[in-house]
Amino acid sequence: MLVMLDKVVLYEIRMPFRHFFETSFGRTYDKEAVLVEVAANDLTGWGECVACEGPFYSYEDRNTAWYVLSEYLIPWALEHQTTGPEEFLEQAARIRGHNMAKAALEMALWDLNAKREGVPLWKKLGGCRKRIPCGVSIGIQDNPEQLIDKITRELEDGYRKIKVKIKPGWDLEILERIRSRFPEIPLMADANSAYTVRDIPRLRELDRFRLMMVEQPLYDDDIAEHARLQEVLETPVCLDESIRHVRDARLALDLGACRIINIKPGRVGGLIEARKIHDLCRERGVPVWCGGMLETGIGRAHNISLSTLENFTIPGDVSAGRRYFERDTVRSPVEVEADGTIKVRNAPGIGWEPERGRIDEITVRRKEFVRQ
Ligand code: OSB
Ligand code: MG
Repeated sequence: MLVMLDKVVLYEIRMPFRHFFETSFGRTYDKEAVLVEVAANDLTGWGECVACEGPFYSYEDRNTAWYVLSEYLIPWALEHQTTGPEEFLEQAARIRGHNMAKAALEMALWDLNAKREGVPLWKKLGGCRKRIPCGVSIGIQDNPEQLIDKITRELEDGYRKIKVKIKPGWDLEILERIRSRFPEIPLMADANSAYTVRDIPRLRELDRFRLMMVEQPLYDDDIAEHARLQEVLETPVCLDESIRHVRDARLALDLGACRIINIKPGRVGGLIEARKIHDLCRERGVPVWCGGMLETGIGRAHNISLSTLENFTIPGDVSAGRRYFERDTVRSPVEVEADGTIKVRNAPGIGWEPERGRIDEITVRRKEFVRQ
């Protein structure tokens, strides 16, 4: 069936988090992001750009994403009537990097195509899981007691993996306290590149906490140094920031830089590339899990769809929407059941319906692009 891409709308949104979220690169109080809506033949597809309020997790932020989408990606898609995600990526390849901007539109096109075919996105991607096992990512707190309280509550809610953020000064002592209170829970730590090779002796101390893994301890743009670290560390290294595409993933596995990979569709330029990394890891017997970027319901729904693929065997960072927002961007926010799983939905597309009234309320900038 011929589909006409009639319109693409960008929404820059801002809404408060229920609690601030702090990583080694800083503290954030508000969700600031760009949503992408594509409209074709009375159907709409949605994507959420994971670029943050500033260039701290990576060089991209909401402004660079807005710029790349509005100056290049959207005009190209409208001009060439690009509705297929594969075809879109071929066009987008002309732009170096800017994966988060690319992913936002690619994922909106996936949603659109799934809706057009009347199938859930997870099925279209080749997923097989009916339930997604969930973990939580808990930021740096004002004091250790608050962190212990939070962990207690998340465990009561059924979550199957606790990830805490670490940085020099909030690491060994904190993990010591967690382990003395919860000796057996599935626990991991994410450093968001807060350490350097000079810290390798300190990082080796992590081995005594029996962590599931340590995520991105070293430089965001370096794979070789992680291989040097993994060689002397018993704890598995998991890479997040360093993996931008399947070629990075292959290099990392070839060098022994990690034993686990965190896949975020936004970071790698969309669902096609995310699936390639998944497939490579499956062939190599390396487990993966789906990371999160504090998404609203739209991005969360995409992450859930991806997480249904076979090799997503480790509980991810995909958790309930109400952990982050009083009111979400979707009609009935993502919920996690008492057994720590999210039930996958069978509605066509991403399965969670954007709530336009709410999106309008939190929109601080909007731009419409129409077919000429
Ligand atoms: O490194 O995984 C990360 C949030 C913002 C930026 C980077 C990261 C994170 C998280 C939170 O860990 C995951 C989530 O709950 O969405
Ligand atoms: Mg991370």
